[in-house]
Amino acid sequence: MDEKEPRLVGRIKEKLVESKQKWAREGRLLTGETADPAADRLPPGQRLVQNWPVLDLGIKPKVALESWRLTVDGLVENPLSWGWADFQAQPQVRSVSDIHCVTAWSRYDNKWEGVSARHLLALAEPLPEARHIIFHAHDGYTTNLPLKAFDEEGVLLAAKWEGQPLAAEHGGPVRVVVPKLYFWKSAKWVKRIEFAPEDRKGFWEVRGYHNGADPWKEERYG
Ligand SMILES: Nc1nc2c(c(=O)[nH]1)N[C@H]1C(S)=C(S)[C@@H](COP(=O)(O)O)O[C@H]1N2
Ligand SMILES: [Mo]
Repeated sequence: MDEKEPRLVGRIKEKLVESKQKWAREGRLLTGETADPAADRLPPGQRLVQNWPVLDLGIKPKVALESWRLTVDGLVENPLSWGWADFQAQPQVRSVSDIHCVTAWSRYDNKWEGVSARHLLALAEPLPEARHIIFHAHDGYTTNLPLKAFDEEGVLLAAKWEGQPLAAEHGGPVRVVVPKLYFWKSAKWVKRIEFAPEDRKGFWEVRGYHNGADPWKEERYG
């Protein structure tokens, strides 16, 4: 949890979190298979859905555009602090990718629009000691990535989905999208991107989810 927002802790759906932790301990949904993303589109153990499920911890923060701010800090040459107008002034890219959630649903062909991770990296200029990223969100959620997993094609800070502003329940105004990993790595309502020298596990990672989260290797728990 983000220690700066202790008031959020008591609002989390503890039962939901408990049941997910139990799944992780029991290895629920694991098939033991691996797959080749070049040959198969659906990773092992996943099923395709047409709708878009909403998953959260029981907290759906409402973030007004006027007060929206994104901070990029830690081991970077140029820390960033963007208001909404600053975000809009960055080059906006489009990217189409598939979602794979650890709870076994996948959704194909999501059309995202926003600021690419590579653009952000070019502006912030991570220092050579920066190896890991921690995303912090408005609901107190955190998740972590190796820097090289952020520096990938298709990774973006998405503000639009299917041409429309990203709905609040899906993480609007802005969420992270990391298409190659299970969707819990894609922080909704992102407010801070921290560059760190060492790895620091996030909300689900400390509760039994795999640190790597590669759906093709079925890295659900670990
Ligand atoms: N801030 C925040 N981001 C989050 C979560 C969350 O609870 N809070 N849940 C994660 C999980 S487990 C999943 S599967 C996806 C769900 O995104 P969706 O509700 O848009 O489908 O968001 C991820 N990002
Ligand atoms: Mo998830």
